[in-house]
Amino acid sequence: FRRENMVKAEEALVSMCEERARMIQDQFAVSVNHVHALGILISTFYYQKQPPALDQETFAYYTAKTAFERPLLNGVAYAERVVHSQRETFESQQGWTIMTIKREPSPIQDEYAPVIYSQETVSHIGALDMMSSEEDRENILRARATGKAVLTKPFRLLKSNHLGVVLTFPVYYAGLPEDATVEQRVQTTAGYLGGAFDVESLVENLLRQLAGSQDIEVNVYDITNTTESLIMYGPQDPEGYMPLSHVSMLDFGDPFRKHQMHCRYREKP
Ligand code: WA2
Repeated sequence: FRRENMVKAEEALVSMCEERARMIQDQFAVSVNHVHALGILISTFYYQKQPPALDQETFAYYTAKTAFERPLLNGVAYAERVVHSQRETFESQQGWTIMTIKREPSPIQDEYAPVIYSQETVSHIGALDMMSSEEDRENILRARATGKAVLTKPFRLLKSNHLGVVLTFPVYYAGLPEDATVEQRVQTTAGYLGGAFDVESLVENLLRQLAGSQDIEVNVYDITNTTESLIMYGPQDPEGYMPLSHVSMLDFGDPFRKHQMHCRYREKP
């Protein structure tokens, strides 16, 4: 009977883990899809309309009204690509100075990515040069070179200090050919649209609502670097019942990054 119970317990663990992995992956995917659409909205109404039909007030209104479409993102923002020769003109038009993430006026750089539009929930990144954040900068460079949505490794987000990852989509000026070279992509980049997945609080909320959440312990890892897996969610030093565990695959849509979910019982089943 003992052995039979263990088989049942293992089956239950596998199904709870797979359910959780599928749920997080799906909520991730719908959030990413909606940010994609928001990128097209910016390109259409800001860059392809003369005069532009988008401003901070309109962006804040639209993103607040559609926030439910991006359940795992704490907010979205748009950073414009500004090369140094345009900095003065840009700053005088905006009426503010480009700041670093440490909230100091930005020193001279080849180029900047100051946030010009932000959802109210992330208004603290307004006017900040996202290229002054190491993880954001890597995302920006990879997004514009590939033309695809990209994710950072897990890191502590600004302000909340919660563990999360940042999603970045490139926005291009009209006329970028389908088979553009990396150089053409960079030249035609208008800016970067993205947001932060607050994994620590939003994934926590999602998992807490599921049956069995008292009984199982869940970790999500970024396993991109096979010799150094990075914790993205869950306890730093898992303490659950180690003899039984299950690993579910996760696909967050950035082929450069690999993720896994590990599940186990908190106590011997
Ligand atoms: N958004 C919110 N919190 C953050 C953060 C971020 N980046 N980086 C660190 N904490 C405007 O890729 C462009 C958003 C970056 C997009």
